[in-house]
Amino acid sequence: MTDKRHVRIGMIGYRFMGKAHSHAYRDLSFYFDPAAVPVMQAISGRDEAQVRGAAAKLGWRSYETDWRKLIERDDIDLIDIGAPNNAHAEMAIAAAEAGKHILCEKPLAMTADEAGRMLEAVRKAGVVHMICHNYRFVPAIRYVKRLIDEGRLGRIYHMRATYLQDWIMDPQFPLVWRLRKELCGSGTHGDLMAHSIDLARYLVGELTEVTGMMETFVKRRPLGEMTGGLNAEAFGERTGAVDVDDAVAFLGRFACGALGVFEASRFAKGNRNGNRFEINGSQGSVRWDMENMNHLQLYLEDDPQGMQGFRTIQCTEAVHPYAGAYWPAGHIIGYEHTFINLMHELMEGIAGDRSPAPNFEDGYRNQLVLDAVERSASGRNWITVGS
Ligand code: SOE
Repeated sequence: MTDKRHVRIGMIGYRFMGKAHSHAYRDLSFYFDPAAVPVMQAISGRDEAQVRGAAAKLGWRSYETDWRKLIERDDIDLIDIGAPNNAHAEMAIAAAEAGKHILCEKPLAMTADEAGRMLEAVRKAGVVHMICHNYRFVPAIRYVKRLIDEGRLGRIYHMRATYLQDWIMDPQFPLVWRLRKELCGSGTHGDLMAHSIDLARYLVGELTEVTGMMETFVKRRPLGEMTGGLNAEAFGERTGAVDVDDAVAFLGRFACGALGVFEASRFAKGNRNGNRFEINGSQGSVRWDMENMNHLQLYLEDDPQGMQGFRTIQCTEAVHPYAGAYWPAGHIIGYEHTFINLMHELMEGIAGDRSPAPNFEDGYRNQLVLDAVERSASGRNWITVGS
């Protein structure tokens, strides 16, 4: 780094996550005074016209059309991997071997074996590493963690989580990279269930055994590719087979003895980004819904008789983690601010030479659960995580 205070970023990818990450790097200093400040040094993408336009629009100093150039450059301190899942391992291991810090989008890898090699590489290189499970950085989620850690919910008995979307229900939606096993590893499972598993691990603890099922509802689609966000365009008449899951569900046991019920689907019509959960404890329960991300529904057993019930808490007060960095209470924040909060922790981590959670260890443990669910779905049995 030019100095401890400045971290020069090399961003791989310029579409959905590239844009969300770029926004976070650009706006971080509006809201936080991090011990290290991101410098938007270079962004990379294969299409020169598009990445040149993205560099200008998103505020990057330069661009590359080959990600390997970012890793070779000595004016880059951190590689941010926003490419499809099949590229994560090669990029992260090369970046670690080049001594670069790393932020990698979720899921960490295509398999637990790959994730393990990535974890080994960053540990060997001694670089800072994080995985972009941005929902851990919602103020309401941090507050749930505080309530659980303070014992306000008591002993945890249940977590039930759903992550429901509906953007590929049209059979004519093209066969994009997120629907091709060779490029994504798994479909809804690695894309959405990975988030629910991360929140489960963060809030309740490790999962020890699982049993799952998966389904692919639309078996063939027109060939095509993403054009930004969750939009895509078809290449013509040719079609290809869909070889990943459209929906997945699993039951799991937590090491703490709680039971988990998990479902993720891209075929839940009307649910645009329905990342939700409910946690039940001996002293209370909590509900959260990403589509209403600043609110928590909280039930506390010790409320006076006659006044008990799920209350709505708006987590925009200064007491709610990160919320005070933005606006006065009630002015709410959004999806993009979860990335700013994550980048704040990343910068603090780099300044302190530590890898804040969620890091590659979390990504690896997440992948172990993903793999166990996939194996249990094909074998129609219970699988011990990590076996
Ligand atoms: C698409 O399903 C997607 O963009 C995921 O890839 C993200 O991780 C999630 O935050 C929103 O939906």
